[in-house]
Amino acid sequence: MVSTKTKIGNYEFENCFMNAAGVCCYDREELEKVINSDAGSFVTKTATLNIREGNPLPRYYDTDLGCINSMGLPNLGFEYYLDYLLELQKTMPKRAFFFSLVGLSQEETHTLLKRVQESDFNGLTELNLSCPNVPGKPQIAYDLETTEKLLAEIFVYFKKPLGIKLPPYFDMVHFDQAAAVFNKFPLTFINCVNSIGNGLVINDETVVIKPKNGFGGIGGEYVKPTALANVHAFYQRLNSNIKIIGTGGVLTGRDAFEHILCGASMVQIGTTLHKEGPGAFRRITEELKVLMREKGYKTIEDFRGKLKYL
Ligand code: RRO
Repeated sequence: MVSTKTKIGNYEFENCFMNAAGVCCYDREELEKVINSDAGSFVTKTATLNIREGNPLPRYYDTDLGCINSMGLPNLGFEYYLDYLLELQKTMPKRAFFFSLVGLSQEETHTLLKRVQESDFNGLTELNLSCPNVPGKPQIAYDLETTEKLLAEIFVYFKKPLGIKLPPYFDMVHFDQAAAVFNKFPLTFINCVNSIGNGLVINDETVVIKPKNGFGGIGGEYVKPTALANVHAFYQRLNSNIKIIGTGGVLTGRDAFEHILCGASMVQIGTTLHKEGPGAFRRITEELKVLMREKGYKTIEDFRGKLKYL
């Protein structure tokens, strides 16, 4: 018997796969599809305090090797997702879900997290420090001074399990500096990586999405080596009680296997879920199990983080 069960903090999940924030998680209808699939959990679309329409269309475009998006944080507002999560706690008390959120200002982020703290929500919160697509708003986690100050303020009042969604880093010194900051805090997890920010896809002579003259976050096959590097760089550097969610370039069970080898405890699927629908969870889970059987691994802990070097 091969199992893809996993743990993050004190939470157990029947399967290590779930959606990546932004895909199949905008409203109850989409989230129910993830609940009713083989996924082990879901994460909501990143919520802001108020409902947002997001950027003008077209704002998402599939390519052969992945996708580009500049959605601009469209969401139904904090209360919508919190209400649904609280309802699920009653109807599915054994399952745990992730609530993604971020404010449009630091003040708004504190407002949201204080409300989560005061609420009955008993799942995991994922603070999105890496949205690349809101004009005029930088990806917060590229500014480590701001990130450290924000986390220091948050952990004064926030006592529930909290993780952060990170942008990809591209320099060894940045891995060192970022890990040194994250290790100062009682984070339950980090999630590597968000889309590679501000790429450009061109069709004939024209960009393929409207916002920001075509600039947008890149996902899919393009990003797997970057995602694996981020998962492993942080696995090597973080306190072992900070778990890692691996996101980026997961098309097959083999891709998920590589994320887990690099240290991921849970694996999120974005672009592939958007292209293939929730049936992707069963296919990729089965592919991972076949690979585990071939290699004689019974649980993901048998090989998690055990990447070999030359
Ligand atoms: O909504 C978006 O444009 C978006 C977000 Br919040 C994010 O975190 N990552 C992304 O690729 N798009």
